[in-house]
Amino acid sequence: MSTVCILGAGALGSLWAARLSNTHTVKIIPRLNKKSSLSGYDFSLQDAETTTTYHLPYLPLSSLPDGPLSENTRASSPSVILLVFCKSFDTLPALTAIKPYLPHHIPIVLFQNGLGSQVEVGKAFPDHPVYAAVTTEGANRKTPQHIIHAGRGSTWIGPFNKQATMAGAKEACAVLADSGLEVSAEADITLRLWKKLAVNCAINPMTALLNCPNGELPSQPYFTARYTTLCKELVLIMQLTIGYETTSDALKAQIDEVIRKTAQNISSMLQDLRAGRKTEIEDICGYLVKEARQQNIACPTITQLYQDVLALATTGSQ
Ligand code: KPL
Repeated sequence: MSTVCILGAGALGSLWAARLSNTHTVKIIPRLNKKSSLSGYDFSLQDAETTTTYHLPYLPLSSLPDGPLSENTRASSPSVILLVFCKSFDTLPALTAIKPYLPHHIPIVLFQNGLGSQVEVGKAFPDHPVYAAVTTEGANRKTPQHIIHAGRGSTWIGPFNKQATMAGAKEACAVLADSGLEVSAEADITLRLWKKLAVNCAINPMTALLNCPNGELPSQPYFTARYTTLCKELVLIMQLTIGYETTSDALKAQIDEVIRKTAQNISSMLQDLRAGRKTEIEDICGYLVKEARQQNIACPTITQLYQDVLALATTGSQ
């Protein structure tokens, strides 16, 4: 049995916390700015068959030096793992806040959308084994205490910095597979992150701007008019940045499949906008614009999407 610490108990974090709590000790790390007098996090998880309620204990920051993240409990607690589900822009600040309490041997597994936050954490935590995860599990929050497991998917975990290894990725997968969700170790997690980034770049800002579910994109003239150029820009950036060779038709086929499979979904970016929350546009289009600039290439379609979503977020008109 392992101790699984969860940082960022949003919809996805709650899903994993619930599913892992049947076999492991799961503890929720409260955010520094969200001090709670409660002993734990109460919520229910609804999937296709059942709704189950959970009470998972908080790991209070004040007790962290003596808690399961502490070096001195290493012998009695050989297997501690930290899963991070914060939004991309919150990830580095949240991890930095607990860094003094985080012994170097504890693996950090990052579940963020986009790219950028993983790179920042990899640099800021060079002594920790840092892993990145890509997941297609669908979860959303109906109310603050009610999580819906909206669609089953797959999850890949791979080493993201020098301290992380494939053996470590397999160990993490063995723990996470006890959730009953599909998990596999991935040697080239960077490529998987890039492929997901490309999908998110095509779907998330478009649905945010058009205020529509994913499945409506193919019937929206604004989307169809930009789809081919957008894919061509993505293909070129991936080729120059990570040497990945693909065609815009192949990329389109992958994106079309995700649109079909998630047709009823409201993308995470549109959900954020509707709820008045900050979006992950910086780690999706913003990251791609920066990479394109470094490669001295233009990406006008991605740049326009980036600017338009930023403007939307400022005016709050969705
Ligand atoms: O990952 C997603 C998101 O909304 O962030 C997709 C795949 C677009 C599903 O909605």
